[in-house]
Amino acid sequence: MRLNETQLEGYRRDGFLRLPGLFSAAEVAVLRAEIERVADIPCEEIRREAEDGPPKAIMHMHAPESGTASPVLQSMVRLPRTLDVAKQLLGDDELYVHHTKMNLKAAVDGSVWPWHQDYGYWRFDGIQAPDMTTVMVMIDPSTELNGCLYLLPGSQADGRHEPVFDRSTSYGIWTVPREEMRDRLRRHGPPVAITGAPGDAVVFDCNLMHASAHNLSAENRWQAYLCYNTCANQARTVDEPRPEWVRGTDFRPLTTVDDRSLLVGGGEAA
Ligand SMILES: O=C(O)CCC(=O)C(=O)O
Repeated sequence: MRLNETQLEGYRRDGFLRLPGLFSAAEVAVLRAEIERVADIPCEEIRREAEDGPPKAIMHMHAPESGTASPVLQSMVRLPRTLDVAKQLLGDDELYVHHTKMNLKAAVDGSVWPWHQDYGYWRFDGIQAPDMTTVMVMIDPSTELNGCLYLLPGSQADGRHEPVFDRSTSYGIWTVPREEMRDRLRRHGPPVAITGAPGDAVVFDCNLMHASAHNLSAENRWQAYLCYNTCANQARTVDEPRPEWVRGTDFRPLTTVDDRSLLVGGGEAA
């Protein structure tokens, strides 16, 4: 899949690009079944809202050695629709996956993601340049009530800020200092609500400010995130690195698979 000049321009200006209907209903059903299959596996790659709470994020499904390993996710990160789009946006043919996550914002329980910028803390993983992008795919309908993603258009142009660690959530997250965030909201606002239907996608720059609210609805809001980095920009050695499931170190360039792979069960060689 090739993006046209208007789409590329939009991504450069806004820091994100919507890709409606990127995945079919049949493919979303396959992804949902995979998430349901791994969600009960006891392993460290599954992060919870609280110790006994529902899963918040299922990490690393694309990696064959993971406790959450899924042939379908191995394919999803290698499709022309995901990998080739990321290659085009990053202007590089050699990409690897920094991490993948299925963010399962559970009905009523699923909690807030405060304003942050992914490269704010990915820099701490030893990644030297913001040459990274994320493809997000909706598995459920995403609404303002169920905690859709909000993006702040143009905020990527300000570059990286130095994040602060926010312990106000059950899980802890590197966020934007409050006063700085107010300033950015005034300058770049208003934020855009990324609502949509299952299969809709958005691709966004790693310096783009984003956040999402609590799920106040009766329905789950599941979304898949595929985070790509260029191999040339691979994470350097750091003291006390985060685990492999969040700071991928398989720096081999990804090769594309057939665009229909998800429907035949996936797998790297599909
Ligand atoms: O899934 C969400 O609502 C937000 C996730 C997010 O911001 C992140 O994983 O960095």
